[in-house]
Formats: sequence, C-alpha cells, structure tokens
Amino acid sequence: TTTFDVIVVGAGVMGSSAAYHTAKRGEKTLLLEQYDFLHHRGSSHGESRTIRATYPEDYYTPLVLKSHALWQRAESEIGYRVYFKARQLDMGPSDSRTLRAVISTCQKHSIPYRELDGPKLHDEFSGRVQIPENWSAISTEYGGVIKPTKAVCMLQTLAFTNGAVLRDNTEVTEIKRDENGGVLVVTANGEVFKGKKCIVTVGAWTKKLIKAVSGVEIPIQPLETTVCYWRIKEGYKRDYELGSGGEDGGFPTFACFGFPYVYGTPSFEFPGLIKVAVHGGYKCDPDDRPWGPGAVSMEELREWVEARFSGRVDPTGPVKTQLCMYSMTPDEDFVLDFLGGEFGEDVVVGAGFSGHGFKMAPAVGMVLADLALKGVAEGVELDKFRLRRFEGNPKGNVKD
Ligand code: PYC
Repeated sequence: TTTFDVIVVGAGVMGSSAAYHTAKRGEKTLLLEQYDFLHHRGSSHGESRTIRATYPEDYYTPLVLKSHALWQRAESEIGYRVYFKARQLDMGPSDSRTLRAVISTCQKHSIPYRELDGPKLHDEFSGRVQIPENWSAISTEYGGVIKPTKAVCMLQTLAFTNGAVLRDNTEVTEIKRDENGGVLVVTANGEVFKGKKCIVTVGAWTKKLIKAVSGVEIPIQPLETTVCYWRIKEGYKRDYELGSGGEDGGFPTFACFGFPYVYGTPSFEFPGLIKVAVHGGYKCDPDDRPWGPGAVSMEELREWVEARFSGRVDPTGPVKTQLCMYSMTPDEDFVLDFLGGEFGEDVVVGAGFSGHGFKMAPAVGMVLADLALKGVAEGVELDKFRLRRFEGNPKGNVKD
C-alpha cells in the first residue's frame, strides 16, 4: 500500500486547488479523479466564469479578494493567464435589499464602488446597458472572467510540478479508517491508498459518496444548469467584448439581483456572442443526467436580454448553450469542514459550491489544505460553512 500525506478525491477545480496547495507545502499528495482529467460531466469545465467581490453575504468577499491575489500568483508560476480582469456591474431594483447588502459589503471590505442610476449608467457604458428608472447599478473592480478548463489544467500542472501524483479514471468507492491511523482510500478496481489525511471534493457526487462512506447525509442537490450565449447584432460586436473598449476597459462582467438571478460575461470563446444565463437548474442524478435541452425556461431570459442591451443583442434565443452542474446546498453556502464521526479531523469535505464557488477556488483550496494539515484555517471565518448548520435545521444558514 502506498502512503500519502494527503489524498484528494475529486480533481475538479477545488480538488486540484487543494492538491496544489498541499503539494506546494511539500506534502506527499495524491489527486484522484473518477473520469478523465478536465472532463465535462461536473462543474469545472468551460471557457468563462465570473469573478466578482460583490456579495450580499459579506463573508464571501475576503475569500474572493484572497483568490484574486492567488489566481495571479498561480498565473505567474505557470507563465500563462487564466484570469482576465474587467469591472463587475451589479444591477437590480434600487430598493432591493440584496443590492443594499452588496453596498454594505463593499463598504465593510473597503471595495471602491460607484452607484449609477439609469442616466449615469448610460453615460458610463455609452448606452450599451440600460436599466429601468427605479433600478440602480453598482460598478466595482475585482470583476472579470476566469477560464475554467484552463484554470483547472493550470492547478493540476502546478500540483504535479510540486510533486503530487495525479491519477484519473480512478473511481473511489470507499474511504475507511485505517486501524493504524489515517484513512484507507479504496478504488473501484481494488487499489488501496493510505493517507494520513483525505480531502473529499467530488462536487455533484458528494451526497452519494459521503453517504456511502459514512452514512452521513449532506443536503447537496445536483442541478443541471444551461449556460446560454446570445448573438450580438451586426455593428455592435466590439461593444460587448472584454477589454476591447479602449479607455473604459471594455464591457464588464455583470449580474442582476432578482428572481431569477441573471448573470453574464463577455465571451472570448465565441466571438460575436455574449454569455447571459440564469443561476440555478434542474434537479438531477449526476449519473443519469437529462443532458438538456429544454432543461431551462428561456422566456424570462429573452425578456432580460431584450431589455438590457438597448436592442443590440438578438433576444430571439440563445444561439449556443453549454451544460454544467451545480452542487446546491439549501442556503447556497459552501461546506468546508471535517467529516467528523469516526473520521474525526482526518477527512475534510469541500462541497456545495452552489454555482458560485469557482472564482474562490484558490482560497478554498488553501482552506482545505489548512484544515487537513493544521486542523484550522487561519484568518478565515468558517462558521457559515460548517456541516453542523444542517443538524436539526435542514435549511442551514436560513436567509430571509
Ligand atoms: O457567482 O457570479 C456568480 C455566479 C454566476 C452564476 C452563478 N453564480
């Protein structure tokens, strides 16, 4: 049996980041993935994910700011870019509690922001975005696009160059206590790896795997989400590109607080298209997926696209869609905690990223590495991310 200091199960962005951090600290690390590395069955593939610091829940912003720096540090280690900066534009009804909470978060964490009413927004973005009279928008820095598949590849490569062993097409079926201490990780083909510590980052498979190995039910619901790309009309294509707009830094990444929450990014991946999608998706079994299409209601999104982009984006329907998975907790807060029970602090779970975690992967990986190696994540408030919030309270951190 080969022994590792840390075995990371699941090589999506969170597991790859955790493996990068543990390997970089000189710990003998094994990173296991059930399918091919960089596969498209989970939540870590694709070409664009938003980064933004504008959270109504102020406890995410420190993780975003830390990640902002760590994305750049990893880029300088590998020598290429995965993070393309832009401004972030958040909008919604002026009296929206969420928008007000975002402003409080900016104030609390000293994030410079500008509140724009409709006419100011029109001037700022030369008419490219418009909002109703009773709406406001907030423009901030720390926005931008992260390229997911490239970013995961970067983290895996950095884990490898720091000495980690990487194995794909290796499904973990059991994690059990080793009577001599630590854990035994058993794979579908009968291999057994011994780890002093184990970090489980299996995304949409979390509920199944954790139940199978410990009997614990973590309320994480896999959802299949559809990412939509819309055609920018002839003559306006350059207007909606990232970083293309000369002095104003180009078109921003954006979000609209409301029901539904709409978000989007300029798109490098499909020139002439803009990504606009709805947060959320359809409940599914990650091993028996609907694989779209039709797994998304387009009507509200069409109206949103038509109303927001001054008639410059074709609202007829998305011309391209991509499927992705969410691992949704009832409160949409992460799980970053020890599994507990017979595993005590030897198994750490990073899960439930609820469609908004990718941007924070560098900081999350650091937290998971800290929990596994030191038992604490210094300087990070983990209260909201504990498993115990679900005990006797299936909704977790209830938000009104
Ligand atoms: O955090 O920006 C975000 C996001 C986009 C889609 C869902 N969440």
